[in-house]
Amino acid sequence: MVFSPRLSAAVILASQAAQILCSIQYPVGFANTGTLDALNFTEIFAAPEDKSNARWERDSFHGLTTFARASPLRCFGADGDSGYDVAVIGAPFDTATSFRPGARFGPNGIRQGSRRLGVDRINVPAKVRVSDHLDVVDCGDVPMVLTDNKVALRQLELANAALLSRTSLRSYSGKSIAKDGKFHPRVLTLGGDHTITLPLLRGVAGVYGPVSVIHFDSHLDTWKPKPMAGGPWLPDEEIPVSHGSYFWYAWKEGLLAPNNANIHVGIRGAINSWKDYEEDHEFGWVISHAEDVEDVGWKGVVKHILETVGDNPVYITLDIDVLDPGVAPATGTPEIGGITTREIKKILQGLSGLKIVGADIVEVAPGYDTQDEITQIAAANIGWEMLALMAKTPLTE
Ligand SMILES: [Mn+2]
Repeated sequence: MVFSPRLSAAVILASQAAQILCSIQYPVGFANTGTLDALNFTEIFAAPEDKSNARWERDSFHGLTTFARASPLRCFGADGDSGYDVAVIGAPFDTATSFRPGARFGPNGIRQGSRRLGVDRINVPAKVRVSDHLDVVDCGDVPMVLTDNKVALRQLELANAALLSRTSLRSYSGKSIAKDGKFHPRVLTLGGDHTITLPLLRGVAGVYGPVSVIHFDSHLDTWKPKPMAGGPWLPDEEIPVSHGSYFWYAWKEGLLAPNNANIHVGIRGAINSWKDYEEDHEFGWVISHAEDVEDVGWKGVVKHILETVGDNPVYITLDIDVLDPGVAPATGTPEIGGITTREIKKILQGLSGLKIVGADIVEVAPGYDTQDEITQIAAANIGWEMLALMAKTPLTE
């Protein structure tokens, strides 16, 4: 470094300024008053109506980042006895993807994208404030091992089942649609690659029986395990579930509502054979293509969905690649010609009245996002719409 006279003069000036600043007595200075022990920090930092940590997360740009500023809860630990109506969990898993990985960072990416949302803020077009109807907590992420997919998916299955087995904080007049007649919490899961939907569906089917699935995606995901094997496989070796075959397992296990009461929305991915479409129908589905939004409009798409699922309990799973990569580039298998954020909001809001027993948002891979986090913001807003649907309709018969 060249130490010029001008620079050394500047350094002297700066150090003089620092000395002056140090000698200034700042107006408050609790630490110097000797009264630190006497201060009631609960009164200073917590809102009068809420002695929890609400004040710490009141503004969108600071605090512990939970989904839409839901209260953080150690659902499997110290807070295991606390009640809630919706548990948000993260499923940081991406080792069953066929193309670009990275969705293990999805849960925290979606939380980051949700910082300007709030479970206690009003969703204007949906005309609902979630917290008026539901106590939503963020349980953090389920630990999923990185070395064995089978074990990881079983971990998620157990955690989800544990949350669903609880009784929800609120109960309702009328009969619950759950098989045991009780009211259970609902789970909103932040993925993770799409494979996570299989253990999650096992959970809701256990509580409610087979469910109608509304599947937003550009891909069918009903492929038999073999075509998804990813190359030659050893003789007699089991082909594990992947993010393209989990719905085949769900159908085989009887988790899906019968009579083709399940619908894919936004489909546009290339296929290897028309047989894929025939088998998809055989496995319990009907299809709404991405271009339907152009051809029949969001109202036509909503009508198709409502006609398909009827009065069944509904599980919503949304692969972020249902959106156009122009508005949501951060995903593993992007497909052009997708749905816009405005359209997905209209479609979701059109589902008001359905009994949503659970939901997930998957395949958000923040590593491919733009610097302004557009995919994460889109995913978070979709999760917020899902909560609004849950808030509007209790799970009563
Ligand atoms: Mn997909």
